[in-house]
Amino acid sequence: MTSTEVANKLPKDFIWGFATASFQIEGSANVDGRGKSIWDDFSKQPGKTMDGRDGDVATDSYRLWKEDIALLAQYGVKSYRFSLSWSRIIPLGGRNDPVNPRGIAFYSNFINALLEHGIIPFVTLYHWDLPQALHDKYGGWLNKDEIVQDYIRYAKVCFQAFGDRVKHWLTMNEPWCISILGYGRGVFAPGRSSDRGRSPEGNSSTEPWIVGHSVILSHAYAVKLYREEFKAAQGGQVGITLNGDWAMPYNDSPQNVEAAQHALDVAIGWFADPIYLGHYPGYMKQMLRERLPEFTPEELKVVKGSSDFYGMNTYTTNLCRDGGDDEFQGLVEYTFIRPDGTQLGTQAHCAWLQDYPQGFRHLLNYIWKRYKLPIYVTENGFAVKDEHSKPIEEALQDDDRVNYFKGITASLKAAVLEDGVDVRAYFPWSFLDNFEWADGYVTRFGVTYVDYETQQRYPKESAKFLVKWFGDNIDADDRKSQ
Ligand code: PNW
Repeated sequence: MTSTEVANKLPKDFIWGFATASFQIEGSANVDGRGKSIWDDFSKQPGKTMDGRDGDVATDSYRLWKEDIALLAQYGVKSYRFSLSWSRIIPLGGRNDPVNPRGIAFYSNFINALLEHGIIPFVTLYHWDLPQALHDKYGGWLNKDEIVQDYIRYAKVCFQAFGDRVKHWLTMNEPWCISILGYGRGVFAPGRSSDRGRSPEGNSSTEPWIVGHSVILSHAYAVKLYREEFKAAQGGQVGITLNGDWAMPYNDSPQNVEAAQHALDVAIGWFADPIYLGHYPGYMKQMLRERLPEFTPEELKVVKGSSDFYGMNTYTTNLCRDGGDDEFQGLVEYTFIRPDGTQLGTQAHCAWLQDYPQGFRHLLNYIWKRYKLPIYVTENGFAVKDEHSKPIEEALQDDDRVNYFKGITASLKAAVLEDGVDVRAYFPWSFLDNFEWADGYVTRFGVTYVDYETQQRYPKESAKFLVKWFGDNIDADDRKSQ
């Protein structure tokens, strides 16, 4: 490119596609030797999901996988992000437990079919569906010594079975959600918390931080294994994906400016600082003192630098005010109401999400400056308010989701082309409406409508928008390399 020419497209090798997770789409819970995950029984307990429904069928994608791939191909995605079900591959989960050949065969065939359609598999090893047997045996993520070994063995089985074809690995999806929602607020499996109205067991002041520590170490030792035993032959990349939303001070008071940083320290820095910078954030140590576990020097060597890229899941922006007693938000209060009483953006179906695309650009810049690694946006999306109660034809006209993606794609382009942020991939969440965890099937994040009576899939306007946008905005010929 000559100096007078200004790039106006994303680079040719920019990856885009849609994302899903095993428990949210597969169903077929008792098929082909699958063991239970912690979400199987949890989602069946009264009151745990909004509509009382579980993941037994979901979008039936274990059976309908060929149709799913045909639709992805029809959309023309470059890549598909999906997760593997640990308990399909190792039904009891543990390092000495048998591997299930039918679980391996399913994912192997799936990966082959993606590749035949020219779709790059982007694979998450762990998207929240811990084998139930490991939770029962030793408390799952609460038991660092056991879980790290069992997780590494699971990762090894996957690298061995699929690594000849899979070149993009994510170890974990959203450690903050695993720790806080599962062991702090108790709203996600395994549903532990100090709130005895909700959870028979748990300690919200200690367990989330212990779980987070185990997740970081399991990730880091799996990456060490990949780098030492697989990378030379397989040549893939491996990293972790973290959730985290932009934090904007409520106003310019110094306390609220500081509060916004505290919010980022706990939402993102808790995991990103050890993994990319080699230490927990100072603010977390100050807030938690002896409740924050420590890494041994040997562990820290493994943790620091253990992700080849920055995997980013992000949905919204929070206005941050100093105060409150919620440690999970860094003792910061979140709101979507500006000081002048107006809303930050369009409200989604879930309370925690409003549309504010400027925040996405700020977050990309913040992450790039602080962690200095290429960014893969592995989730981003919107659930239209009351979409579940609309007739299909109306639901397909998902204007609020289209507007969300219009704003986000403009921010993405500005961050890459104007700010110079190195973003390499973007995966809208989600390919399909699916089992939205504690929300059951009420909250719909799909760019494809799923009629749960018939399992028919219908592209929404947002899918059409994204397909066209990425078609128009990725460079066809790589002029940069000339
Ligand atoms: C992510 N929050 O979860 C997950 O990775 C997906 O599996 C999920 O379907 C998607 O986002 C939509 O919710 C989140 O409370 C769950 O801020 C909750 C929050 C954020 C992300």
